[in-house]
Amino acid sequence: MAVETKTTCPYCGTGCGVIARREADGRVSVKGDPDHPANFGRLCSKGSALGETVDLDDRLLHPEIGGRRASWDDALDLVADRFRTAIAEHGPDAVAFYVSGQCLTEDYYVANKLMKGFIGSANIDTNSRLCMSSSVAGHRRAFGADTVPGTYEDLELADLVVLTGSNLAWCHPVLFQRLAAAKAARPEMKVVVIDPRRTMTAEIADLHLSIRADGDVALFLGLLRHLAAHDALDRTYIAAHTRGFHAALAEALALDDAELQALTGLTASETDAFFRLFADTEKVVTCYSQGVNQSSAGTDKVNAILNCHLATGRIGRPGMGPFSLTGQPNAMGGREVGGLANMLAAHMALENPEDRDRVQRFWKAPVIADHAGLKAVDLFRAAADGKIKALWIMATNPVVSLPEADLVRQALRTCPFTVVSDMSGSTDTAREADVLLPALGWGEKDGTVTNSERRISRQRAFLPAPGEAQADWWQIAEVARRLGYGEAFPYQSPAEIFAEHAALSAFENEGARDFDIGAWSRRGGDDYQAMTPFQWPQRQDGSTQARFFADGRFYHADGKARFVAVSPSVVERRTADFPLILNSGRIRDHWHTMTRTGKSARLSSHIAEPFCEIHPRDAAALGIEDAALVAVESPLGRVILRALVTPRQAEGALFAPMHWNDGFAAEARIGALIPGLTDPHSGQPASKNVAVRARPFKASAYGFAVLREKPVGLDCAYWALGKAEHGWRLEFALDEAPEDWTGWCRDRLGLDPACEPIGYLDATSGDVRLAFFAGERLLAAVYLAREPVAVARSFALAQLGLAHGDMKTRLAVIAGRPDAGRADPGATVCACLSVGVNQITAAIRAGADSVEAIGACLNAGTNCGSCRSEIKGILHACHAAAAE
Ligand SMILES: Nc1nc2c(c(=O)[nH]1)N[C@H]1C(S)=C(S)[C@@H](COP(=O)(O)OP(=O)(O)OC[C@H]3O[C@@H](n4cnc5c(=O)[nH]c(N)nc54)[C@H](O)[C@@H]3O)O[C@H]1N2
Ligand SMILES: Nc1nc2c(c(=O)[nH]1)N[C@H]1C(S)=C(S)[C@@H](COP(=O)(O)OP(=O)(O)OC[C@H]3O[C@@H](n4cnc5c(=O)[nH]c(N)nc54)[C@H](O)[C@@H]3O)O[C@H]1N2
Ligand code: SF4
Ligand SMILES: [Mo]
Repeated sequence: MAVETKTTCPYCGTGCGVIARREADGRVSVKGDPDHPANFGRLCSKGSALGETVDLDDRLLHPEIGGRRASWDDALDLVADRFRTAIAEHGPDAVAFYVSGQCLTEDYYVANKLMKGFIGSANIDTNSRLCMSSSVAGHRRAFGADTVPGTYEDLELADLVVLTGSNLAWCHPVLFQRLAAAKAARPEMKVVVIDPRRTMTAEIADLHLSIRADGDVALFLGLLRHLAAHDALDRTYIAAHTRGFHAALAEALALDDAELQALTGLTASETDAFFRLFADTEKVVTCYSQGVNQSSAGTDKVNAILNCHLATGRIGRPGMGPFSLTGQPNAMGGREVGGLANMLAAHMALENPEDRDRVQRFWKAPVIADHAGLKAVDLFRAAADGKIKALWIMATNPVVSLPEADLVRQALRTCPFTVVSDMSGSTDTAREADVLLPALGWGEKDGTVTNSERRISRQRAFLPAPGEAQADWWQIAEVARRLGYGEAFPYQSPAEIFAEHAALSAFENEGARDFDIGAWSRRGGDDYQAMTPFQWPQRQDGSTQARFFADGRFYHADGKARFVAVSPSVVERRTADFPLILNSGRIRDHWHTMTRTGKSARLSSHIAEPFCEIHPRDAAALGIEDAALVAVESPLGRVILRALVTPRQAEGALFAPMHWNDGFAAEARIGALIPGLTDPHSGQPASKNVAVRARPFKASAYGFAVLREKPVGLDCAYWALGKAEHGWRLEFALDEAPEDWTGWCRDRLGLDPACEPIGYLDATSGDVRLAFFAGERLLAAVYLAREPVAVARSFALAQLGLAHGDMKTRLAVIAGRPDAGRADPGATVCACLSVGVNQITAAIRAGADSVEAIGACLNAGTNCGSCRSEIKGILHACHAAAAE
């Protein structure tokens, strides 16, 4: 019998409710939960494809020590033993945990408690350092606490939504859909997008400002100056509830027009248009994400934004406020438990002796960390220097995602003892571990997550635990027990941990701390099981609060907010040798290092290769052609990517996705190029503004292959592998074309030597086409040329799913295009309903003249809607082409 379970999507911080349905035969399908207040039933392409990612391919199913299967007891004994010895010999700061915003709150709470209260070090940091820490630091400077004042509804109620450093359409697609729907219903609502690139998000913008990298502080200082000059300040609010306004304004007044334009790269008419909109609209929400946080001035950017909202008193009221968009499903939960190396727990401060005493008493802890631990970049540098003797990494893949990624790999090799808890044993990080611990993943584990609007939701298990995998909290509690702290880690279930976490949030609080979920401290397992999504605070007396700060009450000791006097300098990173800026980020259908989305053929079909966006003028100057390969180098390393020449990219800058890694491509770990430069306040790395150079990467042969089996140990100058519906797709390039192509295919692509291909080799043109069959089944088709191969990818991929009984269809495989009468759908645009670009252009030619009309005839864009901006782009392109 099929069973339906209400749970929460494990991807972005939107935190959508999901109904997972498990059929009697084990198949899993998902749909949006209509009752969840984050998404009201909507899901994006990634959420809709969750059912395709829960298989056990590539799963780590048993503990391993030194690459060999081990029992849990042996593995946990060893972990406890090595941590105990390292602490005894070198002190508590010689060990560290590196955890993740993808841990559930319960996992996170237990890890933080063990490190800060029992081991007695604050050397627990998290990948949220790379993600949210500038927002945390900015909030704490301004508000005295890490508070997100508003709710998602504010984006719908606002008359102006400013999105800066956020590609909402691809990174928070359901929230974007809510915004787009609100704007469609109230066309007078305005959207401003501030991003060096013209992203898909900019498609709904009334104004797109292609800002110079890191120009945000200057832009928001310019805004503050404009607000002051045009009498748009709320002087009553400033006087009653804030401090430091004059110093902040002085910085703004010191900035003249010429500097403003130089620092932002924007014209006076562009900045004025934005300033006027902001000044004239009361209901403004300013959303920001990694284009703001991931910067050497990230914290200052955050405060420059907060300053403008405080100065206008537009905070915490319906449709008004600054809004930090969180990335990971539990970025917020991690902040609540204090998982960063400079935080304590339950929004209490590590630097505050009273808070330390309070937490220590609550935990009945033998010690309490009394100084901040190492932040992520410094943590791995310390490991590379041999100062960290035992390191436990959980739910994150730093060999891909941290800056100085090659140094990080080296650090893991230098560190005498590294433990990795993951669902996969083959990530770039897991491959460096001494001990691998198999973790339960989404659908198998139970706990809570908090989304960007402070809403706590349950993730619920609906699948059996695979192999011997165990929850992260269990792993930590077992090690704590072995270290002699069993009494403080007696947990049998996540419900018990959540109740303790809730009790700590209310402990001696009396309204002094924003984070308070005391109502949950006395509830038992049944209530936890039945929990419906709720926003914090939810205090013991039952009181709650949808928004913060409209009343002007902040969390600094004097109850007032602080303006921060930020200065606008933009550091020019480019040099004569490295004359381009590399910006990096996300694509619509992949999640981080692809350990989960890489399993879905649908999600892998939207963008199938690591790419590099480059402006047409830069491309022309460098001799880089569209779809050719390009080598991008920084002083630290090199990657090879597919060039995507587009005017959406700003001149002088490149953009590359952060997702590809050694499991999916030859050389595409962007982190390997990024220096470990961090924001001085938050320690967050500056991943979006890196000096690089680019040049064409010439190979002597280029290939495309469709393969039934995944090839292992690929060894070519360039390759990129992607999951396809009936196998795998492979793009590759070789420095030297082999004499014997058939032999090369057999050896390198792992094909049966007995299998004779059909096809042709043209020595003059260099074209080679080979198809290997086993009976009627196509095992592999390989297309090669001296230039990037022109073959219809979607057609070739579809051949893996067809029977090839007769010569005609076999020859069509070799030709790489359909025989007359059958159309090639083209590259996937709508991943949910598998609609390709050729189908969309055909519909446009047949008269479909709007996104809605295309949806009506092809269904494209009618499920999650994340591709609607792209469909709009295709419409524009077709109309522009028709007009020429
Ligand atoms: N599809 C998908 N969605 C995701 C994720 C994913 O992996 N895939 N990850 C999730 C996570 S953890 C996070 S943190 C979020 C991130 O969500 P976003 O922050 O929206 O995503 P990014 O692509 O990292 O960067 C956003 C934009 O910042 C711009 N930018 C770069 N430099 C500057 C600058 O100096 N100023 C301004 N104003 N903009 C700049 C970039 O061009 C980019 O378009 O996404 C979450 N959602
Ligand atoms: N160049 C560049 N680098 C970046 C960024 C960027 O924009 N540009 N963005 C940064 C940001 S914002 C972020 S958030 C990071 C993300 O970077 P990472 O956190 O390194 O990326 P993920 O691929 O999400 O890694 C999660 C790992 O946890 C495993 N996992 C999943 N669920 C569980 C679980 O329940 N338990 C355990 N133990 N393991 C689990 C997955 O298999 C995977 O290996 O990347 C950062 N790096
Ligand atoms: S927007 Fe998409 S990825 Fe984000 S939580 Fe919702 S369904 Fe998941
Ligand atoms: Mo993130």
